Amino acid sequence: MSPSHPAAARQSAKPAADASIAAIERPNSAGANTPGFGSDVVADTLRALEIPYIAVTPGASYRGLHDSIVNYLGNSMPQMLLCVHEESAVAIAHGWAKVTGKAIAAAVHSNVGLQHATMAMFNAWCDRMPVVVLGATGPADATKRRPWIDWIHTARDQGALVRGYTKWDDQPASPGAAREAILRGAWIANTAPQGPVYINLDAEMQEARLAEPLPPIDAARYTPTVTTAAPADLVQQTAAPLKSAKQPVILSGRTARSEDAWNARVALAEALNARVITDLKIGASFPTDHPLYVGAAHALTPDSAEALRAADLILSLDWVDLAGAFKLAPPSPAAKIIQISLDYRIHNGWSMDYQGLPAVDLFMSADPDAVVPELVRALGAGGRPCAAAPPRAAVAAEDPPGFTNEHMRVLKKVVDGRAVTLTHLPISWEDRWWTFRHPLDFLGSDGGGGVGGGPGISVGAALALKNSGRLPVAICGDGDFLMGVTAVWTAVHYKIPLLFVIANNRSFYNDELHQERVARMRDRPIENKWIGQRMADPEIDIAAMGRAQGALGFGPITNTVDLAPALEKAIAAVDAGGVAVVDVRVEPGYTTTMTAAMTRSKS
Ligand SMILES: Cc1ncc(C[n+]2csc(CCOP(=O)(O)OP(=O)(O)O)c2C)c(N)n1
Ligand SMILES: [Mg+2]
Repeated sequence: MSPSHPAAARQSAKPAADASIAAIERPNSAGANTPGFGSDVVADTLRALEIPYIAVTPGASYRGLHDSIVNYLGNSMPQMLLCVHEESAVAIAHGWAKVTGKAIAAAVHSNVGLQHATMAMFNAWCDRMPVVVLGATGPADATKRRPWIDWIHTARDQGALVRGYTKWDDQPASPGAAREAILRGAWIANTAPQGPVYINLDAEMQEARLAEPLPPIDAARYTPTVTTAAPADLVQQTAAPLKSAKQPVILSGRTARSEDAWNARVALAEALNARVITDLKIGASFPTDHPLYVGAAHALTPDSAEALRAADLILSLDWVDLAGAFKLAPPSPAAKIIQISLDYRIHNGWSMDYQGLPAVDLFMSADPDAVVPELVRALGAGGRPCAAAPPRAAVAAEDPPGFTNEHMRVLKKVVDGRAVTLTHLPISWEDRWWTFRHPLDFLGSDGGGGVGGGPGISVGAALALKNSGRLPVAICGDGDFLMGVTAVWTAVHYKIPLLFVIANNRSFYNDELHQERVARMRDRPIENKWIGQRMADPEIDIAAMGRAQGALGFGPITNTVDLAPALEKAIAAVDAGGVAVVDVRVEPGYTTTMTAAMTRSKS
C-alpha cells in the first residue's frame, strides 16, 4: 500500500501537538529523570506511540500514571487535557479521532470514573472511532488495599463494564505487560474497523519501583500497518456488474476525512453515472452540490428512498445500516447488491449496533477507501455522461419549526466564504441547508445516540482543527449541550477556538414526539406531551452556562434580526482564539421527514 493511500494515511498520520497549548500547565522540572516506576513505563509507551494528548479526569487509582506524565514526561507527548467529567474526556478523544482518524488517550478513575465514561465509549464504538481509554483499579492484591476506598474501587472484572462496546480490553499485571497492552491496544484501536479499547492499570503495578529498566523497543514494529485492500481479482469481479448497471446507486457510508478518498468516490460515481446517497450519521463523504448527489438524512430522504427502489445495482460503501435502508426502501428483486465493508469483523453479542443482516449478492471484505480507487482504475477512463439531476433548492421546501430556513440563511451569510467544519448537528437538520464540498465540512453524529456527546466531541474536533484555518461550528440541541456543557471549560482553558450555536427549544423535544405518538395510539390527550420534557420555569440560561465555563455567551436570541450581530461578535471571539456560545431560542418542532422517522410505528 502506497503511503499516499488514504487507508495507509489513516495509520501513519502523526498529528502534531499545538505549541500554544503546549505552553499551558508547564510543570517545574523534576531534574534528571530515568524511568523508575511501573507507571513511567506506561507513560514512555504513550510517548513512543506519539500520542499527543491524554484527556483526563483525575482519580487516586491512577495517581502513579498522573505523576509519571507530569513529572517524568514533563506533561508533554502526551499532554494532559483536564476534563470536568469523564464523559467529556472520552468524547474529546472521540472528536479528535473524527478529524484525524487516530486515537489519543483518555484516563479515567477506577470503577466510578469508568462508569461516567461508558456512554462516551459507547458513542465512539458505534461511530467506529479509535480511543485508547486507560483506567485503573485498587491493588489487585487485597493485602495492599487501603481500608474502604481501595475496596470499593476495586472490581473483579472492571473491563466487563465496557467489554460489549470496546474492541479489546486488558488488565496487565506488570510494567512489561502494561507496555505490551498499550502497544496492542493502540494498534487494535487504530486498525479498521476502528474503535475504543480499555486498559486497566493496577494501582500497585503503577506505583511499584522497577526492579530494573525495561529494554527499549521500537513501537512501530508492534503496531504494523494492516492491509485493508481487496484482492485484485475480486476488484475485477465487482467492476463487471458495475459496468453493465443501468441505474446504479451508491450508498456512501463510512470513510476517512481524506481528500483522496473524497476524490475517489466522486470519480467512481462519475465513472458509473451512479446516484449517490449519503448519511448524516457519518461525516461528509460526497459533494452535496454534485449533480449525482441525491440526499442525506439519519435514515433516508424521500428522494433517496425513491432512488433506491429504482436502482438495478446498489453499491454500499460500508453503509451503517444497509438492512435498515432496504426495510425503508425495498430494492427491486432484480437489483444486484454489492457490499464493501470490514465492519462484520467487530460485531459481538452485546450490542446490536451491527444492525440487520442485509441480503447481498457480492461481498467484499475490505476498507472501501482502499477499494474505491482500485475500482475506478478497473472501470477505466472516460466516465459515462452525468445525468442532469434537477437543481436542488437552496432551502428546504417547508420552513420547519426549530431551526428555520431564516436562521440558517443568517448563519450561512455570516460565515460566507469561510471554510467551516460542522462538528455536530442538532437532531432535526435539513440536508439542503448546507453544502458539503470537503470531507472536513461535516464530521457526522455522535454514533451511539448518546445525548450529551455533542459538546465534548466538538471540543476534541476543534482541538484537531486548531490552526487548520477552519472555523469549527457545533450546532447542538439544548439538551445535548446541557448534558455535556462542562466540556466547554476544557476548550476555554486550553485555548481551543470553537463556536457553539444552540438550537434551544427548552425541551427534550425528541421525546415529546414520542409521547405524542403514544397518546395518539392510546387516544389520550396529545397536549400533555410536554410534561416531563420541557426545561422551563425557570428556563436554563444557556449563554450564562457558557459564560460560567469562561466562554463568551450570547443571547437568548429570540429573533433572526439579532442573530447576525451576535454571530458576528461570537465568530470574532473565536477568531481571537476563544470559545463562544450563542443561545438561539427556537420553537419546539422538527422537519416533516424527521418527525416521520422519529414516530414511525406499525400502528
Ligand atoms: C443519554 C441519553 N439520554 C436520553 C436520551 C433520549 N433522548 C433522545 S433525543 C433526546 C432529547 C435531546 O434534547 P435536545 O438535545 O434538546 O434536542 P431536541 O430533541 O430538543 O431537538 C433525548 C432525551 C438519549 N438518546 N441519550
Ligand atoms: Mg431541545
